[in-house]
Amino acid sequence: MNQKEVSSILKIAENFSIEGNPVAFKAVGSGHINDTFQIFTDKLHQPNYLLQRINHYVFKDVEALMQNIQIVTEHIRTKLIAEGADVVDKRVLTVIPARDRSLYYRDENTDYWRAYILIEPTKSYDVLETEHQAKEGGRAFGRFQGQLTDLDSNKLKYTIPNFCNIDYRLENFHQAIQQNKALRKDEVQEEIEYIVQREAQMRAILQMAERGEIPLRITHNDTKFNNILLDENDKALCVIDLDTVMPGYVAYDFGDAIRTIINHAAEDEPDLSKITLNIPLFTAYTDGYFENAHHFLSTHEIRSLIEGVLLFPYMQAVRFLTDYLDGDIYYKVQHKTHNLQRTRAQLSLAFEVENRREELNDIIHTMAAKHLMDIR
Ligand code: ADP
Ligand code: GN1
Ligand code: MG
Repeated sequence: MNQKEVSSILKIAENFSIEGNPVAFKAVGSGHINDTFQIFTDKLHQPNYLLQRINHYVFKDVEALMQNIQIVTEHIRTKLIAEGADVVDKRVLTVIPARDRSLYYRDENTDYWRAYILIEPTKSYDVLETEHQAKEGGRAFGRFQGQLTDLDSNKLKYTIPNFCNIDYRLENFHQAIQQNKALRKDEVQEEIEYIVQREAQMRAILQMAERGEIPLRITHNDTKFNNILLDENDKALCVIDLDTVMPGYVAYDFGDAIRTIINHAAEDEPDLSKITLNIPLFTAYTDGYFENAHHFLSTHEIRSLIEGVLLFPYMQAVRFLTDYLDGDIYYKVQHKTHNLQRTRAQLSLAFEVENRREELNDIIHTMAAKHLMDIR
């Protein structure tokens, strides 16, 4: 970041309805899409803020995006207040409007920005370590889905249409192969073959939906573990990164969360021998999830969860490889082969979960039974 950009971050923060004057900032987070900054003000005992540059290439309709987030956070806030929850502002994101009351601010470079209350002290983990963290993660996403079961989905726009639709992702993938924009096709033949061989079996969730077995609910659709804020005692406080909250299937959220939780290694681990399954963390997450989700999940939805576990490392690999073939236009990358490295790591994970499908499914069923769910 150059000096001009540094001074401009604080200036941008001034355009939001914040208390006090912004005096310092720090870039944070390891997200692949937005740019995130903590903003500190000169007002003691008032909140600090979280400023984000919204990736406008990814989110084409920022107005609709921010409306969705406002609707979702207000729905959750109303529930928390009705329940008598403590520290409500730490349990749900609070959007800070711009000084003109708009939910975002557009600067002179036509970049889009938004601000939230900075929830602190908190931590978010790219790779988690303890069963306690995993269980808290399951509780957090189970609670989040539960809080939204009675929100009318017609109120929400699709911020990215077909976001978790594997048919759509594979269509894009085949188009990228055909176009071969970055001239990288020849070096990824093995990966392409692996993906193509499994296309049909990855339609399991869509087939359940086509048969009318599983309902569309409002889901988060980006349930990476680092999208949960935990407090100093590793208790989950708040689900964040609400850009993709849209109608979806519960197996999507379960599968994407497990993708990051079950992996002993990082999402982009270059040493594939390190990509092994962490069964205790998987079990703990599942336990926490059912604790808060058992009251609304149907039998078919519970049966669909394993399909989400199989789908998400695969679909993520399809998305990373599509971007690699396109020349790295979607995800932030740190080096030239980063998307390929990510693809290989995710395919290794997909291979591991595929081989242990029965064992994982048994754990899901055991945990469902523990929470008195009828899955016959
Ligand atoms: P991205 O879309 O780039 O993943 P996120 O919204 O997930 O962006 O934010 C990136 C990181 O910033 C998070 O992982 C978390 O560590 C931190 N963060 C985001 N929102 C808040 C908040 N309101 N309070 C404290 N930290 C936050
Ligand atoms: C992106 O923004 P972030 O890093 O939480 C992506 C997710 C992917 C994830 C892979 C809008 O999430 O769909 O699963 O990277 N978000 C978008 O790490 O595409
Ligand atoms: Mg994130």
